[in-house]
Amino acid sequence: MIIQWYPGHMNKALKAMADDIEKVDCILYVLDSRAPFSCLNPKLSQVIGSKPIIYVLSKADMADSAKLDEWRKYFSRDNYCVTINSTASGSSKIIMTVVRQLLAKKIEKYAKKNIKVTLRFMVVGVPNCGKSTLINNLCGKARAITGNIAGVTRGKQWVRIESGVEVMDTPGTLWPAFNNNLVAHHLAYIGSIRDEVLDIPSLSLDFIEELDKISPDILRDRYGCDIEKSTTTLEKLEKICLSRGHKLRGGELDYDKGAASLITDFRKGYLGKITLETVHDIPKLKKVDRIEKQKK
Ligand SMILES: Nc1nc2c(ncn2[C@@H]2O[C@H](COP(=O)(O)OP(=O)(O)OP(=O)(O)O)[C@@H](O)[C@H]2O)c(=O)[nH]1
Ligand SMILES: [Mg+2]
Repeated sequence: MIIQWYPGHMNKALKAMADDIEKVDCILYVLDSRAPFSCLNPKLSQVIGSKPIIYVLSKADMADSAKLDEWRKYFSRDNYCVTINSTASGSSKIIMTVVRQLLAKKIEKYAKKNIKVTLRFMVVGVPNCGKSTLINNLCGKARAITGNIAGVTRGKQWVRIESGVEVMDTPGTLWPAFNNNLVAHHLAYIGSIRDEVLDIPSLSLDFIEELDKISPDILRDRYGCDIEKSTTTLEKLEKICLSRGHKLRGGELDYDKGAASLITDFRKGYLGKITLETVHDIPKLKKVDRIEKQKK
């Protein structure tokens, strides 16, 4: 299945971010802990340029902690990196500590002159990775609209976090063409691509295959059905339908509903703490694969 989604508002948003980049001191780059590498948008790198970055591995509460620790170390090699559950109140305090560490020189310079300085940063990331939720956590109140679908924030919004600290929320952005099919799939699983442009039953078959490689226990534990090694992915989807009672009027299995249940269960964390990629997968995720070749 080929996945593509680049609505017009994203291109507009990237241009608006490029216009505002000089106004900010640093970038909070939010990555979903369940697929951190796939959340790295090459278009955003162009916009960010040389601005200092703090990587925020969000949704840490839904991720595999050992894999997440590897990713934290990976992103900490050249930048600051924190892991966070933005739905837990007060959990983002660590971010302000890191921001102050990163901008210590600027803060000190202005303090010496007795000038009150305003720190400004921009929160960026793919759709649905948790940018607005993070901002609300930083403020301690709901200032930005959030929701568990891609593309909730449509335009930029400045939010005052506390005296002397302002943050800009931005719409989730992707890039015009995915040239790695696995990256596109991971973004689809985590809800960064609108379901309307996806073939969910087909996506669910690929997802079953991927989950089985991580651990065959995942499907067995959730759906209680004995999904054996020899069972095909389609048979596994059938077992998921049976276990959730997804049947059509005539008694036939409702594959659409079964597939949607599986994807929703993952997005809500009902399949357990799962991280889809490890640092060892980076070469596989960087590779330009068949989508690019088909275009030639
Ligand atoms: N469990 C958990 N859920 C989170 C976390 N951060 C965000 N969410 C949920 O993820 C969904 C998306 O969050 P948003 O903050 O709207 O994401 P966004 O990046 O602003 O999305 P767009 O505006 O569409 O780009 C919401 O349902 C949030 O409650 C987190 O750290 N842990
Ligand atoms: Mg948002």
